[in-house]
Amino acid sequence: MTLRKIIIATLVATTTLAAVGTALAQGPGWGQGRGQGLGNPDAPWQQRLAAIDENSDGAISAAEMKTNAENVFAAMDADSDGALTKDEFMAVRMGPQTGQNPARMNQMQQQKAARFAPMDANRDGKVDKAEFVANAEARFKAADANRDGMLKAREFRAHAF
Ligand SMILES: [Ca+2]
Ligand SMILES: [Ca+2]
Ligand SMILES: [Ca+2]
Repeated sequence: MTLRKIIIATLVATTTLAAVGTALAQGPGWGQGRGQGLGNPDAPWQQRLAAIDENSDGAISAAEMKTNAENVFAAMDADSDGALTKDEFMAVRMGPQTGQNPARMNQMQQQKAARFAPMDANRDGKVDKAEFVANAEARFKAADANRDGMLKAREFRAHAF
């Protein structure tokens, strides 16, 4: 093959993969619509996966999840006192921030607010690092459908990390 043909072949392959991703995105249970397909590396969940996937093997290990939880905790703990208040927790927005309508944003913030209390295992009104990491580990276990200790892209996405 000439270089030009190789480039075209690569483009075709990439486009086909993107089309498969879009088809999957439209299947039952995926339903996020345009721009969220498996073939779209810019989908918010794929960006989150890539951010957590330190060794870039396309899956999240328990260790990677823990490291990420610690980093997220540090980023949220605005006054660095080792515990998150609800205000600190709510101040950092997660998930897609663009193209959301206000009602949807509101709903997401409410869902987030509802996650705070369950994380506060000792009910002192704050979520400390151990509580935060324990929660991340519990979510990891719940999402690891085939219990191989790794979250593949599909498992990761299904649980909307
Ligand atoms: Ca990995
Ligand atoms: Ca704090
Ligand atoms: Ca607590």
